[in-house]
Amino acid sequence: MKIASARLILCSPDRNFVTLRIETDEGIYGLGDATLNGRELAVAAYLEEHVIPCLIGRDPFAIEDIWQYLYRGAYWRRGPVTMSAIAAVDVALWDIKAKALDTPLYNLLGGKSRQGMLVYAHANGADIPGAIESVKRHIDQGYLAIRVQSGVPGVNASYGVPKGGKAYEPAERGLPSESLWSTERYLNFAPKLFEAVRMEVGEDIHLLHDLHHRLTPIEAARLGKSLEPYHLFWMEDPTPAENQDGFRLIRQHTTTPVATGEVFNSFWDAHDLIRNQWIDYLRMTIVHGGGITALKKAADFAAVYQVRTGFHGATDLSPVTMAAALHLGIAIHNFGIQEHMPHTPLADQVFPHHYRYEGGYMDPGDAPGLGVSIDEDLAGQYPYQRAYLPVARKLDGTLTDW
Ligand code: EZ4
Ligand code: CO
Repeated sequence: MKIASARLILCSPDRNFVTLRIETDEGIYGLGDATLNGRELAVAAYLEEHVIPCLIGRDPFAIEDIWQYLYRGAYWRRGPVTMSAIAAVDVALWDIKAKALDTPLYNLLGGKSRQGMLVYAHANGADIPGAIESVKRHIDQGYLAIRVQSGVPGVNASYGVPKGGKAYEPAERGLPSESLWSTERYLNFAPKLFEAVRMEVGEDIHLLHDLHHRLTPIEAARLGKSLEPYHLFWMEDPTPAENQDGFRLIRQHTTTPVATGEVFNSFWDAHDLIRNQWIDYLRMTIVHGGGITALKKAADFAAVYQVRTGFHGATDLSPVTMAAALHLGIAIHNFGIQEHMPHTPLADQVFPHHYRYEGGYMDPGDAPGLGVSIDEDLAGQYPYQRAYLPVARKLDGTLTDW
């Protein structure tokens, strides 16, 4: 079998997606997600101009070799644009191989290690009563693990809380919006939020919380300590992770479990965090981390240190990435939890898929390959539109991490 052609499908069914479709000379095709929220066309150009010409004529089964060819062969390594492009190729090739062998992709990754995969939903509210109401709605839908975000008094537009009661969506068309941030107000508020939620929902539901890289290590340590009575499943992205050593300080002060890695694009971003056991969950995502080939290695390394996975699963990752995460997650032994932020009905229609949610768990389904296709006619009705993530400023106007 040979790769005969490859092309990109850009569409915006409620949000932007960049999808790579690789065709073989035997009629089997594979899909890969190449979406990098707010920088979509950079990855599209990288693939179109620099990667696709190198793929034609290659054996699609030689996944490891093609991965190394695109990684080492570029000379310029890593970075979100490069690694998202490599991931798109990698996932499409795994899809092709599993379809050619007529088996669900998880069988090529070791086979099923469990029947279902624990997922967590997103609950949010403008204030504590709103957040509690949202948590209860998700409990009614059967979720056993729920991320809780709330508006902070005295801070307009908090991370994870949508405007106008809609589902939270991390992208907005037009130029970036700006929101305000106050660490002081947040640190005083967050323990009250989780105290109130625990009082309402009891001890059994897993609660998660995303700090979205906004604290310094010592601030995150204070937060982790103050949340210990409410035994969170994890606190996510407590501090930016460029300096991996910062997590040592957090770890010295609190037993609240730590998750990080959704912005990582290489195993090396997580190397110190894992080998020093400064984190409990690795949040890297298949699309931004270099594909299934790269994430399988990162997950296996993490397993040695009892670090489990919690792959990123926001709506800016397309159903192709969700399927890839589910196939890998169901196969590896150290799966921890999967983020589940459902796509809109329109996005689900553009990407028909076999993965399912039921009663707090998901599974990838048993269709050959990834089990995801794309309705290109429907996709064509929703062309790409420029969109950005917001930016954040402190109360005095200083730009800070959103
Ligand atoms: O802000 O995916 O845990 N989930 C998150 C997401 C990220 C977006 C960025 O594109 O932090 O909501
Ligand atoms: Co996050």
